[in-house]
Amino acid sequence: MDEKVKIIEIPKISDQRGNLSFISYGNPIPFDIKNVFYIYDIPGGTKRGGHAHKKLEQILIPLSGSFDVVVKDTKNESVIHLNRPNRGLYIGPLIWREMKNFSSGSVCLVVASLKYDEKDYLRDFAEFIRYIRK
Ligand code: T46
Repeated sequence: MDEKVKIIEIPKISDQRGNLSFISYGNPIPFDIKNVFYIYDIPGGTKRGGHAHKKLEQILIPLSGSFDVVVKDTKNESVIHLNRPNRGLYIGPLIWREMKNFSSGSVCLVVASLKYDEKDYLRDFAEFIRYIRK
C-alpha cells in the first residue's frame, strides 16, 4: 500500500493573523484537480466511504475537527487519524476506504483527480477483491 496511501503535508503560511494553507497542482497535489467536494454536518456515529475507486486519486483534508480513515487492500489494513488542516491523506486507486469517528462539527475537504463518475466506484468489498485479482 506504500505509494497508494500517504500523508501529504500541506504548506502553511503563519503570521500573527493566523494560518493560510494552499493546495495547488504540484505543491502539494500530485495530480490535476478535476473535482472538489466537502462532507459536513455529519451525524455522530456515521460511517462514510465503504468503497474503492478503479482509477481516481484523491486527498482527504480535515478542514475542521477530526476523523479516522480505514484503508485496506488485499493484504494490509491501517487506520489513519486526521486532525490537522495542513495534513491530508492521499489515497490512490484500488484502495478500500471507510471514514468513521467524525468529531462534532468536522468538515472533510476532498480534492480528486477525476470528475464524479459512479462507474469508477467499487462499492461491494467482494467485487473489489475480484476486480483486483483479475
Ligand atoms: C470518496 C469519499 C472520501 C455526486 O453527485 N458528486 C460528487 O462529486 C460526489 C463525490 C458524490 N456525488 C453523489 C454520489 C452519491 O449519490 O453524492 C452521493 C454521496 O456520495 P458517496 O456515498 O460516495 O459519499 P461518501 O462520503 O461515502 O464518499 C465520498 C466520495 O464519493 C468518494 O469518492 O472516496 O467521499
